[in-house]
Amino acid sequence: MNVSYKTDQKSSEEPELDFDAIVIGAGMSGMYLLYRLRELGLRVRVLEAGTGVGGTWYWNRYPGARFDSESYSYGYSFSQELLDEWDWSEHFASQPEIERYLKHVDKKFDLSKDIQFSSRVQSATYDADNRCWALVLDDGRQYHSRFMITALGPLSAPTMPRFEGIEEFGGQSFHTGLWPKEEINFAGKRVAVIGTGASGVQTIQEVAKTAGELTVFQRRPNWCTPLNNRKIGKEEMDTIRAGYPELFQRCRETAACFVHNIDPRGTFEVTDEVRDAFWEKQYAGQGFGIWQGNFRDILTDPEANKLISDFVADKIRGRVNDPETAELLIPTDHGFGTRRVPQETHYFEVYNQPNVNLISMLETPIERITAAGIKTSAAEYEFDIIIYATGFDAVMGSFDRIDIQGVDGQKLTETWKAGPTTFVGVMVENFPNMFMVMGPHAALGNNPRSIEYNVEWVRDLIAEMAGRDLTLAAARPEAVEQWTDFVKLKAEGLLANEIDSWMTGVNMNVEGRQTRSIVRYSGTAPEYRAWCDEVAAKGYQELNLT
Ligand code: N01
Repeated sequence: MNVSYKTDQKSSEEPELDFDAIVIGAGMSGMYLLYRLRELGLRVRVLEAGTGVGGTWYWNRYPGARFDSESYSYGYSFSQELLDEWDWSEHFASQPEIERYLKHVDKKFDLSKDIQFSSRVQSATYDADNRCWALVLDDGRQYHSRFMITALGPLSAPTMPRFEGIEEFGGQSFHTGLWPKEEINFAGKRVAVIGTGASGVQTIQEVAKTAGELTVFQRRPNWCTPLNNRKIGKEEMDTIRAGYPELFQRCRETAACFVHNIDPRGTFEVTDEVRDAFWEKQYAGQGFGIWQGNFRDILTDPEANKLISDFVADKIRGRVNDPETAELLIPTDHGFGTRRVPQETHYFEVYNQPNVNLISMLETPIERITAAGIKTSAAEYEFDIIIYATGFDAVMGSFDRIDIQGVDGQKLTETWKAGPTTFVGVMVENFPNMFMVMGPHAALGNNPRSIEYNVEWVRDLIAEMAGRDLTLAAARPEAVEQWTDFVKLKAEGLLANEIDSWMTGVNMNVEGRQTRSIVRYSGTAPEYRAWCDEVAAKGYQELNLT
């Protein structure tokens, strides 16, 4: 279908529409949006702040960055040719390989010709008279487009701690989410890493290999479990390729689109021997199996959760030589799996190395950054390099960085002040013709699977509008309320939603993010898709289409 919205509705005051659709962000969501919307014959432009494609996998090029999902479950599934020609070299590919893959996708589908790099969107204002969005870049360039589709990523607004003196540090400093393209040499250097989430853990285990001295500043420890990565040979890749249809079918059926699925048994329904043997197998298994493929109640029943937490704690004790250090590395403020589980490779053994030192910020907090290094309540340390692995203003932070104004100048930041309200995580009341891919309240998990679904849903909606000659799509208030209530209902009873983390919208480094809110959809992905499918099948009655 070929559609153009350019001349249909033009009046003398109407701004010329530069594009039918502007997509913000050239990560996995934005790239696929471009591919699908271009197929409709739309004039599409992707605006990307970076100088290359990849989004998360462009910015997070820190040492040790790699997939925590199985590589072959994480690539795009839409093109058989792409599946046929791309070989993954490891079960969990590293960032350079992932970036190579996304560059390959870019080249194969000739995407970059419609991607405008070094283009950070500063504001986006809905023009009700002309049913379009006016976007302004930070260099002043302006564009008008019928549709605006955000493909910002849930973890793309890096946050720094609010320590005094950060600017005074005389050495090199980096945030993991804004890592430079040049290689950083750690050999013989005194390196500090602040933060022990998924990014910190991957960084620490890599930097420890070469740093002269590595000092880890840990606030709350996380429950890390082994990634158990390994290479993929040609024969194994052929087998994986032959199994792609079943693999993607499986990802469609599991709760969070991973290859791992919840075990239907309850923790206490099996004997101690069966349970221990199962957990031993999970601990020795790959990736998120122990988190996403565990007994059905470990993330909802405190007793079951305590038992698996004790199991993992003992594993940590068995791997760290110094008992005091081991205890510091075991979380006591939250149970296993209630925050995102970092995946590790010899992470705990790093603390047995003579060149690695662990500082608990709960015992001796950082007081300030100095010209020479870091001052805690107990001592002053000198460093050549400080790495901030301090995370992101997740989910809503990437929206907050753009001044988005809907009907009557209503600001999105105001609309979402008490937590996001959306229709299926794709639309927001009073923000017509704005669609979100991987926005708040959409199904996260093994993200590319949800990205493909979301993009196709948006593509179908736009195609429907084009077919019926419609230029405006607005979410009805009652539909937004119904979906938001459903998201809240699905959040009930999940232990993770009772814990402070980015998954509950908490970030102590950001004003206004000190209390928990329901930022994620916690139901299953099949349930999510069933809801969205029904909306489409019934002709989008939840939307005002005119
Ligand atoms: O960020 P985080 P991340 N003083 O928020 C600490 C995805 N990801 O970048 O826990 C001291 O998890 C903070 O301490 P605390 C994945 O979804 C995916 O590591 O708040 N410490 C914490 O230890 C992941 O969950 C992959 O007490 C401060 C750390 O910094 C998400 O991204 C790889 C501090 C932040 O941890 C985010 O992970 C990497 C302060 N002021 C990431 N502020 C893969 O799939 C923060 N911290 C491979």
